[in-house]
Amino acid sequence: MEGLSLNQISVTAEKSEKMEGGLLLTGPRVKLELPAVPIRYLYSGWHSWSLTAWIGTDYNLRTQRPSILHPMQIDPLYARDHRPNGSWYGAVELPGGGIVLLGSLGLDSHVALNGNILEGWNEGGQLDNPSCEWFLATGDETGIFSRYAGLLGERLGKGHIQKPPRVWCSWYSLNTEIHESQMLKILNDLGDLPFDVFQVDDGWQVSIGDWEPNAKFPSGMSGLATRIRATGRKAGLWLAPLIVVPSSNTYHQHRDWLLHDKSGRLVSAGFNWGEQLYALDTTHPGALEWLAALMKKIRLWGYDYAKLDFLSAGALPGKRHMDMPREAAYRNGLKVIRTALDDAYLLTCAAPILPSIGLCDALRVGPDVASHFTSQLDDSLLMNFSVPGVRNALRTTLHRLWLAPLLHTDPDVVYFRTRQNNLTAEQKSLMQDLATICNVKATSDIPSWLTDSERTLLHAFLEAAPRVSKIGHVAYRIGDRQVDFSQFITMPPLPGPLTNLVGAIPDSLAPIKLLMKILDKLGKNSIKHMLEENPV
Ligand code: 9PG
Repeated sequence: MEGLSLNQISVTAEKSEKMEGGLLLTGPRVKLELPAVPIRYLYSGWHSWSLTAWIGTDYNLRTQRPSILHPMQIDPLYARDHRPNGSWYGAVELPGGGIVLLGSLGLDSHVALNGNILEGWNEGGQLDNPSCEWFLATGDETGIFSRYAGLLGERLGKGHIQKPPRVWCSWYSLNTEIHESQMLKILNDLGDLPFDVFQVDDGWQVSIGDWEPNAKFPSGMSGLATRIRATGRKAGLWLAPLIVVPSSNTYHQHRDWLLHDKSGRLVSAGFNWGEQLYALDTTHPGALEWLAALMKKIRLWGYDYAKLDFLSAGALPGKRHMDMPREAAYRNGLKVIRTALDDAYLLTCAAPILPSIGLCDALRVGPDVASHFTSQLDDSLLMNFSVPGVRNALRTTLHRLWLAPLLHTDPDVVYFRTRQNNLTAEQKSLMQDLATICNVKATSDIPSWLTDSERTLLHAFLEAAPRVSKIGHVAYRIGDRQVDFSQFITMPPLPGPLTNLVGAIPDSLAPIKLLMKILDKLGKNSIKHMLEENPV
């Protein structure tokens, strides 16, 4: 590591000048010739769920499956790019251990490695990033990234809320099977557990795009917020404001607000809830007005905490009402949302990372957790590391903790329950430790599912504020304990030739939509059944 200095790298850029901690490069395309071919690359995923990790340059990442989910899980523009590459920044480790970071200081930029050439380019030309600035640094990873975070904060801003709220969230026990009386029962059973926010997740709305309470919430969302607030907690609500499904009224009434491609076809934003997803064009004045009104409406209902999900849809490639780079367009929309939410706490999810900085209080920095650690199907056949699973969540989250000076890094919920859970005690405690490190604490555990001792542990976890310090790459001291995550976040062994062969068959040949529709139905039924056996 000591061996590598900046003058061993040959730089091609419009301008290169010394700055504190490294070099400031300028230009829409910059190129670095490294003294050797790197052994590891730091992939930087586009949004919350997208894989972010140091991976050996000899690890062959196949195109992840299913491709119908690309627009929803990763940057679809680079889904089939097999070079080590990533959004905004990339870092490499050279054979001697030296680390080089090339990080954009603006939006709409990408970095890729070709042999010993590390290249960065700005997709939108100079429109949203007039000077196209890049930070180039070598040395200790923690130090470099802390400087990078500082530079991003100067340009994009940072969240201003000091203490992250402790949240009870409905998703990871109930999925969309939520209803009013059950929410009230849980609210009551939380009793003296120190949660600051009671957050209602997916399942309250008429549909994705029609953000009104459905029949399962007869007192309306304001009725529920009133009951939540009466317990001294803030009310939180989940929405996916930048996507719509074809079964919604918004889709039928406002086709012109949706993102189209240059031949006039609607751009796919993925597939979920058994339906095709489409994206809102956040440069369309009608859509922006609607977004602002929606945010004001939930504030009026009494919600002071918003979890806004599936946000990357706003930055998908397409032809917009106003011609501007896609991430600038997203940020434009997020600004309108932020302003309309006023002083509500904003958690962004499935959100492009850099374009969300300065406009949110918290950012989900990994994929969803789940009640399983990992899955052979996702790891080997699908090679999809953006899907729910504890190992995927730990891995990506741990690689994004350098963002902590800019926003609250949300590692997703932790589990204390044994009931309805396949995680081991060790896996649960790793998740709890990570939440303590982030100081962003949430759970979906149903109070009546917890044993007395689990409830006591959850209570203590929520109250505790131990000293945390970083002591290694992914190792921390928490109070007087040490935890090293490295052995739990490794990439799975590369699949064998047969798996690779099957995994490379174009998935357009399979009736994926039908399959996903069936899976969605089956999933819903199994949760309903589970809730009959395990009432809240
Ligand atoms: C509600 C959920 C929860 C959760 C969010 C998001 O298909 N997928 O890969 C996929 C991954 C995660 C996901 C949905 C779909 O979950 O992260 O906390 O709010 O939506 O629907």
